[in-house]
Amino acid sequence: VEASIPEPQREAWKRNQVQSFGDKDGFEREMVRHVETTLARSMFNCDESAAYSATSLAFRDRLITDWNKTQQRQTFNDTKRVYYLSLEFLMGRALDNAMLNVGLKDTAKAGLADLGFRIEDIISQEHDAALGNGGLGRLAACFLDSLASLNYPAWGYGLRYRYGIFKQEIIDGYQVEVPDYWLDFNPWEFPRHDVTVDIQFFGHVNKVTNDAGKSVCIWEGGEIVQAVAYDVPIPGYDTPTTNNLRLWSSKASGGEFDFQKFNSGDYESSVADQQRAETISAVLYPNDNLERGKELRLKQQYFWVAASLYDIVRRFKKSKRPWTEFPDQVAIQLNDTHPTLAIVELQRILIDIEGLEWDLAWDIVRETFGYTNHTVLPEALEKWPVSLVQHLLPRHLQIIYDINLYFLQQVEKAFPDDGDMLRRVSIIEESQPKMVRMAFLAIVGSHKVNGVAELHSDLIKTTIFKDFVQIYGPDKFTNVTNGITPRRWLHQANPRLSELIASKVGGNDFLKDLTLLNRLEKHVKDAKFRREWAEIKYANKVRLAKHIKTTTGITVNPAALFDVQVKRIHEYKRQQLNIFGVIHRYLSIKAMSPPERKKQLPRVVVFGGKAAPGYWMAKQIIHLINAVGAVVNEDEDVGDLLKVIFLEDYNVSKAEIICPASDISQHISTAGTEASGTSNMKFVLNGGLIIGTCDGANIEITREIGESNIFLFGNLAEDVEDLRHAHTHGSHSIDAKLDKVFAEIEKGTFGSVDDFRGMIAAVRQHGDYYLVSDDFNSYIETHDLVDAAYRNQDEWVSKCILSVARMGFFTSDRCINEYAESIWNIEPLYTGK
Ligand code: CJB
Repeated sequence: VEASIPEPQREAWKRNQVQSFGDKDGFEREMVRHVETTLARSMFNCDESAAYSATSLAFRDRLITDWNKTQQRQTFNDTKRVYYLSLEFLMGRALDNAMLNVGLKDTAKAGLADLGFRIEDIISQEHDAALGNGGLGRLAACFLDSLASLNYPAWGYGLRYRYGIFKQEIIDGYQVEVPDYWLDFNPWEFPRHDVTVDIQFFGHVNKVTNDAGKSVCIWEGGEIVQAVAYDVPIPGYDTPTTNNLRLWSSKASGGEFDFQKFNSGDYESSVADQQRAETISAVLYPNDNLERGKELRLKQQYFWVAASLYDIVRRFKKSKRPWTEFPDQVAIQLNDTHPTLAIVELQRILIDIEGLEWDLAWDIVRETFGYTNHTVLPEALEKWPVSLVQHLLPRHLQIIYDINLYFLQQVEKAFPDDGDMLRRVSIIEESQPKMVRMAFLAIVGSHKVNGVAELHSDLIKTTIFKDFVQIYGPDKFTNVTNGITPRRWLHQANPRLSELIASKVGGNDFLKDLTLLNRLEKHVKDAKFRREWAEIKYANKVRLAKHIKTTTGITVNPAALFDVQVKRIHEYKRQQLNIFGVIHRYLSIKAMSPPERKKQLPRVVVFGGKAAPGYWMAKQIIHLINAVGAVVNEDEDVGDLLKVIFLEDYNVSKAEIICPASDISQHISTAGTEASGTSNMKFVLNGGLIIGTCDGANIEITREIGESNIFLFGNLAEDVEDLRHAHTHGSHSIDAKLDKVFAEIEKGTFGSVDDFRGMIAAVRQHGDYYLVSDDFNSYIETHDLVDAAYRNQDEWVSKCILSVARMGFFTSDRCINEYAESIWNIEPLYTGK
């Protein structure tokens, strides 16, 4: 049945078009309507949670009107779209962002006040959408904001996990994981029960001859799971463009039960089928920078990729264009190797279902895909056992073998006498068991490969993908340095600073063109401006201090230097270096005379971050931080001079409180290990300085803001390999100050030594892979420089202002424009007011 309304009846539709509210009265009307009808409550029965629900529903209605227009316009114009495939979208809260992006936050604030609510209380009712682990997922969320704000026709595709990243509780100093069931009430998604795709697993491949006498492969048998679409509107800032994030949820195909089994009395197996199907999208794997090779994870990947491609291909086919025009209409970006099967799936669709010749299909595939690499850590590079792929996706394995065969033939031609090259670059690793190297498949199947910061993009070309640069030439590899959205990370998280900046740079345009921040430079000499700046920082610190008090019970002094390290807990990010440094500081304070202590600058060291549940060492690090806090925070000799705080359950909404309140934040990964980092950008943009290694985007931040405005320390990436070699092959002596820290831990000062032996052994006995000892002295000395610099408040604030003024480069708008131009070849499409 044709779903489109015939021309003569459309007039009635147009007459009745939904009018979205634009002022306070309109908002209040919508809010009350939702309380009284959608929620079936009243003014006698409306708590903050109901007020949050109704406010969100009012804004959701508004977004969806814009969303409809945007989709219609994009379809009508038949423009090229980009599809961003990511297993993680770490969106955080939606309401505040929606109100700001559509420019109605003040309106809602006044309306809510009329109705008896404070807007902050309503905003804080929302549960974070935490469908991601860390940087990779948050980057995807920032990209969606920029794509919509810049009016690019773009969709995100992901999985609708029933459980997002676990909630972290700290009990007796240890991390405990609690499930995050976030879907109780989610006004931001639209179930599309009419948009479903059947996804096949297992089975076998039959070769048959078709009517045209051609031999074709048919994948049959196995099991079918249904993918159901849930759409999340993504509003752009100050534009009606509202893009779509489509998340797939898994369901047993053919309804709730297999009725045949059910009716024949096989209830248990019928229910088990249903549960197995729903398991696919049940939970986000909680690993950051680590792949564990679980079968269910591969199932998730194929399920999501196959549903998304079916959707994309269906949309393309409506245009009735020839297949050769597919890459003119469709760009697909692979966020890491997680969606690499999309390459194989598209090739399968084109040759097995659409009947294209291999070579033509393969040209289309490669022109369509781009691949972003986010890490060089070997433990994070995905490999799947051939036997597992064979079992789960038999036809795909055949195609992978064929892709590899043609690729290796091409390599052999170019490098005729280099047998080792063939072994090194083969998509199939000839190990026991044999493995499919997903990054190699992603490179071979894409037209561009990018890293996420300059150093990282150079490193991938000289290390893990070196051979591919030889094969394809250097132009296939490029860099797009990461960025963050200034809407959420400045305007929303730090409204007072945003307002002060706007008053100096000519209004809010800087939120759309962040380079306008450079207009701040000329105000740096204005003492009144510096004072206002410092007052805002202080107020943000007071807010964080309150949060610390309510969540931990510990009182901290907002006048102290706030020193923050919040990110996933990982040995390469070196929270252990930080806590060892804290112990060193503690010992120094203890060794001081009371008059010396009086001269010491008070510090509050804040940690936050989750450890993967199976990452034992990361959990030990959390435990040591808490154990040190328990001793230091109670020590009367120390008082305000040092407080050590571990903030439970670090997530996006907490980051919005923490980033604006930091004086100095730590980005101290072993050089060459952090691909980019993005929280470094958030902290600087909020007027905090950073201490960091020459790693990831720290290097480019330094170049932009100036060496005198950042505290760099530690060994360089180019020296890491030699140092590691020396540790294991020469004699390895530990830094003397660090040795004292270890001795203190071993004395039992922070509780049972047993818990911390592993961390010490990693440095002393196991080769100190992360160079904690090598960097310790320069780390301590640099912290002394931080103290000294902070004493001169006037100069410190000037450094902060200058840094913010020079951060324009790090907006995700700049990244998205670079991707659009150099990888996707897409143009913005403004949807009109
Ligand atoms: N990244 O968050 C993850 N997870 C991974 O599995 C691999 C990398 C991070 O991606 C961010 C966005 O590109 C980077 O800024 C960060 O350095 C990297 O660790």
